[in-house]
Amino acid sequence: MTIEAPPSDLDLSGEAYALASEEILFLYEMMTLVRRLDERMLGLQRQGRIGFYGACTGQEAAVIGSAFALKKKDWVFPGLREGAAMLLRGFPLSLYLCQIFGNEGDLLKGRQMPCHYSDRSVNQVSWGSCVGTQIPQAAGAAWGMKFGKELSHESRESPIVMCYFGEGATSEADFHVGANFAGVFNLPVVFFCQNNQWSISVSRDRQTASPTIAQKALAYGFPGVQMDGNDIFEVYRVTRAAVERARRGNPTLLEALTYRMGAHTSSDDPRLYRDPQEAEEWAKRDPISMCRKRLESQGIWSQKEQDSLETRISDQISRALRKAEGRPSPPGKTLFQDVFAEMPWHLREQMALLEGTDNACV
Ligand SMILES: Cc1ncc(C[n+]2csc(CCOP(=O)(O)OP(=O)(O)O)c2C)c(N)n1
Repeated sequence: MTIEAPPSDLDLSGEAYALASEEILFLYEMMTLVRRLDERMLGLQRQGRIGFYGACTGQEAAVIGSAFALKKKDWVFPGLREGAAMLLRGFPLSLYLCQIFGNEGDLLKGRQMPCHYSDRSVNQVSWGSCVGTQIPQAAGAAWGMKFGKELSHESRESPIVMCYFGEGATSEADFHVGANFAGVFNLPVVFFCQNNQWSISVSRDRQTASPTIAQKALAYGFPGVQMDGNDIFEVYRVTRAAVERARRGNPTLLEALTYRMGAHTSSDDPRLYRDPQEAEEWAKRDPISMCRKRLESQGIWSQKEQDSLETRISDQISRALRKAEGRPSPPGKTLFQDVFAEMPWHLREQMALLEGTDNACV
């Protein structure tokens, strides 16, 4: 018996989600900002000014195009490479950089590794660093949203959850747990896999015997779609369809075919395990160049606009860096805070010792 995909209400018809010219320009500018930011941050890391960095170079269309399909009230459960979704959704660049420095301006108080951004103002939680853990967390949050809607008896459109991960994460038990749960309980979640072909040094072919990541959805009873993750128009169109389906209370798995053009992180050197020719081939499909070509063909972009954009972005990053870098570390006592509603005596004692007083013992 041949197993067929379940019938789905996923509407992938092209025209439904066409982008206006101003929106395309905005998305192009965001992708360029992300690329330049990555370049600057990797430079800072090499100069010893930040400890670690994970770039999304080559994957900008997948991140920016998909995040643009969300509404402000929706929640994002990212992996390592989707921090820029926060910038797209209005998070200030200088605070974003404070997170990378882990200084007193960092809303997370320096408790996370660089690039593990999060803030309530943009409904984005932090990646936990353990590959795939965000998947059951996202399913759980989506379950909560479904409950909330049912309990409130309101017809108001409820938020949905966007969960990002790499293709490597689909080999983790957490992927299967989260996908199974979402399928059984019909949860308002979009599982967005950035298939960037490499999980550090493990190639996609050694990762799974499944011909596509998208088809893994079939086992859990919901649709899976593979798309060109370097084509921002396609990413937006397909993601919008999946987001609309999530709003109707149903999950979808998306697989964005893309490529990690740089190293896994600042701690990695891909020359040790992959053929440079492969990267050269993918560079021909650089998502930013592809979008630029489209803008040029529409007559709304030229070298003049590009030059002015580059200056604007360079100034924007420099301004934000001046604001963020050099701020002191978070106060030592923050080590003890935000865990207990009432701090136990032994932590009060240690906090006082750290602050140079001993009156916490009384
Ligand atoms: C449970 C677990 N195993 C291993 C690691 C080490 N590690 C960090 S990122 C990574 C690769 C992840 O690959 P993928 O999910 O494809 O995402 P990508 O980094 O390519 O975006 C690994 C193995 C980890 N952080 N957590």
